Amino acid sequence: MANELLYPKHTLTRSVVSLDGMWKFKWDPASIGEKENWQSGLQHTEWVPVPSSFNDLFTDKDSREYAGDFWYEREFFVSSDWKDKDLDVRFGCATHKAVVYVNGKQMTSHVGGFLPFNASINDVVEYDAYNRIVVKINNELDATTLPVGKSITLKNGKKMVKPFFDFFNYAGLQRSVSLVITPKESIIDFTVKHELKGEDALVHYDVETTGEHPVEIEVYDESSHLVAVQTGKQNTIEIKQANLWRPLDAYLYCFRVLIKDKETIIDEYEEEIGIRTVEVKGDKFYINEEEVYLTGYGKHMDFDVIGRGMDPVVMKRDFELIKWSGANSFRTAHYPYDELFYQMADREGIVIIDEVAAVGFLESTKNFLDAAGGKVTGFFNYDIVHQETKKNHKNDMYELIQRDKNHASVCIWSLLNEPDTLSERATGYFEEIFDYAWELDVQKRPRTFASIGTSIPGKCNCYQVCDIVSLNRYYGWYFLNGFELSDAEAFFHQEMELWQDVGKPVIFTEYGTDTVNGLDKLPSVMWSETYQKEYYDLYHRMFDYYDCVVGEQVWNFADFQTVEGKNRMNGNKKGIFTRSRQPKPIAYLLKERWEALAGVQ
Ligand code: GCB
Repeated sequence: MANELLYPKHTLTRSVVSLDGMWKFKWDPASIGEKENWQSGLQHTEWVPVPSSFNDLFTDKDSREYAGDFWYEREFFVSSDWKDKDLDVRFGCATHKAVVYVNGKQMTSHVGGFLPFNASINDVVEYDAYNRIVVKINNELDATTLPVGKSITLKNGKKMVKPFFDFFNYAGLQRSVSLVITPKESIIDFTVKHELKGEDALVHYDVETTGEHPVEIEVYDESSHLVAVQTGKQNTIEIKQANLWRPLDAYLYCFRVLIKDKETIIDEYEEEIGIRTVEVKGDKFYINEEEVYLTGYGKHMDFDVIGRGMDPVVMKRDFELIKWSGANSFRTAHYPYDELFYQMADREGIVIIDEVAAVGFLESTKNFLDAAGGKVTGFFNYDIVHQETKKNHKNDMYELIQRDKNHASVCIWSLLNEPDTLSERATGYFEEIFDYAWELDVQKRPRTFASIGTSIPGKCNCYQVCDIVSLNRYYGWYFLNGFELSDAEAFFHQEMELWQDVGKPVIFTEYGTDTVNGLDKLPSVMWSETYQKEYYDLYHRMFDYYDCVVGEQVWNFADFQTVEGKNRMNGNKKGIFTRSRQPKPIAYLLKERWEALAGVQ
């Protein structure tokens, strides 16, 4: 079953055993682990929770800032009831590179820190016994990793990571790990594509299995009534008077996929599917042939102590705040999130701009400042970027689209964040990446990249490949700020006139001011809540003025952790909510605006 990316589910034919909990943990700063046979078992270990980032668990700085190899281990019981089954250990993610050993033997390795992968363990497993899983992970960054950064060695011999991005390089087993037990003949992939036909819908599907027995699909509505049945590995299901999935008005059908041998069920898998189409026409964005205006946030998976570890409690609170504020969307800046986010967004009718971890392609440890200063880095002038980096980038895109393709909530792919678009060699790279996304996605969702302030028509060599133009803009914050805010507005207009002529839809994927919660100043100064309001008022005037603007996503949903530095006061403070998820005053203004835009009385 290697490479199967279906979300692990317990069904009639499948079982899932959680391997979350406390794991043994050990640092390996000199990378001696393999030589000393750590793959067969770790000695003198810590005990850490999975899922979580390791960084904020400890009280010393060496642990938080650790860069290099580190190891996890736990045991799990395998029953002989599963002898005729396929057994896989599935990792929600391992940040950033991992090698997996079971009972001392290498089972798989994976590069890329935010997407799931499986280790097939059939060949080494011992039944009715405890088995040992050991994972070696590395969190270093270079020009070929996604995200991009570099690793340096300090004079005291300790390694340190320098991210070329503005979020803390949290690492570890940050998402759930599970033992997945499936039948030998099983469903390994399921893909849907929707077409609207008046009041009815056609769902074209494709099921991949490991055997030859026939496939059947049953579709149930939200009241559990069977509304359609179809057979065949590839076919079309007609759903009469379909309830469509709409932003803030979700409807999900349950698709039950079966492999059958006459009346015997060989394998069963279920997925909740929202029926909707997505399209760009001219400078507008449509869902189900209705024009849509996106409101919401650029987000992070980030919380106190757990770092980037998946926590359903924090996720739930985030969705409640998103709904409270009247927003209908968010971007998974700057990496794919845990799969539960997408399942939740499907249920809540929240549109997702799903982003690949292609961030840091500006080769700078402070790209947020360089963006304003117009720094041209020539990241795409390095040959290695067109080889190794591109290979990793395409691999991440493959895994992302494979994982998220059926989610109704996923309406746009974001293929990079703030890359250098000024060097000529960027164009070919972008074309290849954008073509690849088109090829991978049967639903042909619009593609975009979140562009930095210097990427404007006339200078940017890459926006042409986008279906939607996404702008990260900081007029009034990183430059022309404070008392110069009126000049910011004038320059902003100049740029927007150019985009208006391009004829593509424009979404603002970032804009915001660092704001200290509770700092109210009259008249305003930067970092105060008063200044934040003046800044947002300016941006709202802009959005309302230009017809091509089809969405606004503030930066950021909540304050979040970054590397320490003179430009960051215990992290990035551009949150509309604090890191502990309480509203700053600006949240009420956005709520009023977004509810009005959504037509809420
Ligand atoms: C950006 C980046 C984002 C930063 C943000 C900022 O342009 O895309 O990762 O956090 O600016 O606040 O500087």
